[in-house]
Amino acid sequence: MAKNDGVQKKYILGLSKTRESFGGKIAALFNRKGEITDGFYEELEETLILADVGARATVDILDELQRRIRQKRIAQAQDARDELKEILVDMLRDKNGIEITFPCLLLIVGVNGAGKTTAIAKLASRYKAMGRSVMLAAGDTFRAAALEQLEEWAKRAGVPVVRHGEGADPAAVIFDAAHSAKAKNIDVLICDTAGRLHNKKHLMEELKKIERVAKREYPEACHRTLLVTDATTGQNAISQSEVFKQSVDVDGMILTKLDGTAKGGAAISIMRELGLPIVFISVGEGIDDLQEFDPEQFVEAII
Ligand SMILES: Nc1nc2c(ncn2[C@@H]2O[C@H](COP(=O)(O)OP(=O)(O)O)[C@@H](O)[C@H]2O)c(=O)[nH]1
Ligand SMILES: [Mg+2]
Repeated sequence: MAKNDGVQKKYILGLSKTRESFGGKIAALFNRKGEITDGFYEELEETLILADVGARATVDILDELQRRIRQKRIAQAQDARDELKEILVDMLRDKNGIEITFPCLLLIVGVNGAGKTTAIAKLASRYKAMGRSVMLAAGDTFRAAALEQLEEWAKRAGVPVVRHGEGADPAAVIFDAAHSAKAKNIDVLICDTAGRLHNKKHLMEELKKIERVAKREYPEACHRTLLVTDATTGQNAISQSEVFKQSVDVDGMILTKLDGTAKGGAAISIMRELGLPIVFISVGEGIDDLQEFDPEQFVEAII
């Protein structure tokens, strides 16, 4: 089934917590012999809710499954399992995929601790491995540690980084980085940003300014803004992400820390509530733990 065994292995390994919990329950439920009863649907509902699929998505999944079971005259639970998989894939595919052309400027936003800087390092290494030239911009100028962290990753990935000092105007960093990337014919410029939600108004203005400067100074580039969302924080991730959606034009999401949760179903609720496609998922702290999001491989790995 897997399109790429290495990638599928990463998915399976990274999503093992969800697979053990959610996948285990699904397996037990669908392996049951006999007619499909009301109890079956009730247990399925509970399993979906517990995996953080979300109340609304759960209702839709159950409705669609019941419809298919009736229509195809499926009598045994085990024959309905592939239908469930298809429904989940369809749901995740919905708005999946954004196009990234080169040169591009990726603006990475999201709340502190969500995994922005690590995701940037992983993206840098990924694009480098694809033969693309990469540059990083240290737009989180709030703490010296943030700058150092990005520089450390840049060194490891072997890519240049544009930085100013601690406390510098992040928009000025992006300005310089955009000009440098242009002059050096860089394929992918990835911009880090700060995500201090406790100063929401300031943060929103800062992000708006960065976005404005990036587009103005580098109109030739393909501009994409990716929101980094921590899958382990459930509903919180959704409300925090709304703040970013209100500040900048977000094109898609990088869903992180899926390895750290048994509630990988959050991918469905987060995507649905925010109305944004998942472009990449992160399933660990290693440099190669960022994967392009593939709904089929995802569902295959969690069930
Ligand atoms: N387990 C796990 N940890 C992650 C993942 N992504 C990021 N982290 C960790 O989350 C913490 C915060 O990440 P960081 O990139 O600094 O977040 P930022 O504040 O948004 O830049 C770090 O300890 C990372 O190693 C992931 O996919 N899985
Ligand atoms: Mg950071």
